[in-house]
Amino acid sequence: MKTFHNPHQAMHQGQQEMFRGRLVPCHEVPARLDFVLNELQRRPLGTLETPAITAAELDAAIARVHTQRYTDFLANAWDHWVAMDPANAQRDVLPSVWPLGNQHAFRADVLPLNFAARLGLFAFDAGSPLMAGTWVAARGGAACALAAAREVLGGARSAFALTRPPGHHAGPDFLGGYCFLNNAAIAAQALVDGGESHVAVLDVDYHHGNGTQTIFYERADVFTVSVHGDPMTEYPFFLGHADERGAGPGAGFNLNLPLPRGTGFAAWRAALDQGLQAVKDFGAGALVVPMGLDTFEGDPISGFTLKTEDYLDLGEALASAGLPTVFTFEGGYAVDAVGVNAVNLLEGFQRAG
Ligand code: Q9C
Ligand code: ZN
Repeated sequence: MKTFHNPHQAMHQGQQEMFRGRLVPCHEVPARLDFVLNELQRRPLGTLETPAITAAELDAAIARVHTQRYTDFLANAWDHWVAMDPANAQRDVLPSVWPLGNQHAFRADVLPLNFAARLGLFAFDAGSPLMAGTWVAARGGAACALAAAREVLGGARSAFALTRPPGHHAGPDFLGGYCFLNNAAIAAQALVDGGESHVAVLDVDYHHGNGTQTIFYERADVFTVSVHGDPMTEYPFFLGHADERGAGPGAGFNLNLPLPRGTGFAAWRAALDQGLQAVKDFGAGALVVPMGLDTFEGDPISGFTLKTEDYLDLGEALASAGLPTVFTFEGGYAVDAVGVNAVNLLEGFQRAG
């Protein structure tokens, strides 16, 4: 399979995230991607390319899943931040005030002029710093997702969008969970726009893919499935329960498979099989896999106990769907293991073909 990697990824390099009442060094670091690239050099799966996508094509693909108000905000956030105070140029952007949801009577329809207020409108946590290069890096990642979708539309069995920042927590008009643009959603939408009437997203990251779920929640053409840590105790907490099944025309087209913290591979695999069966029953013609490696036993912020060799098996299981598949790179914070685990998954998939 071809890998499309993001040459701008390191332009997004956060210093600190809010964690348990203090600022700690970011877990989501550029080296994560370098470890995957290194492992791909050691064990090639196919050619390594940078995406060839025009700015106009990219803008159009992003606009299919994100609102204009949100992307305008992202595109201008850094300049706005520095314009408030030149000293801000030395600091990352992090939110500190939120309107919560509409049920709390705060308004989301009026765009505040105050930058901190505006940021709070679009960000759902204080763990996702934004800096000068974030927009360019996130766009470069979206281009990888689009290129991977096109590769599959062109007849390839699979393609890998190797990029950061990750994407599956980003919604139509919000960032969070280290995510800004939803690469998996952009790929899924591009597959629909390319003629696939039934596209499935099977999210295997440790964390619920809340952004992707929200983007497609009322749609019947994209079936979203997520296997993840139970939101009763695990991030992102406020979405990802089993009773969220989709709404309106999308009723029945979302499936959440939450598992308790501490779950090991056998139980995890059983949940994956349930997700795979649902993808099959849906009649998907193409699959998108937001590929998080934070299910690994050594992950510093997660709670499952998958082992390095389990990822070969996991890739093989995903191949059993028999679908053209786009992989996007999501979480995985045991940095020195993330390359081997990612390539194991992809190699397992490729071998099973
Ligand atoms: N202050 C992904 O794996 N942890 N994102 C809590 C909030 C956030 C994980 C930080 C974990 C986000 C793509
Ligand atoms: Zn994750």
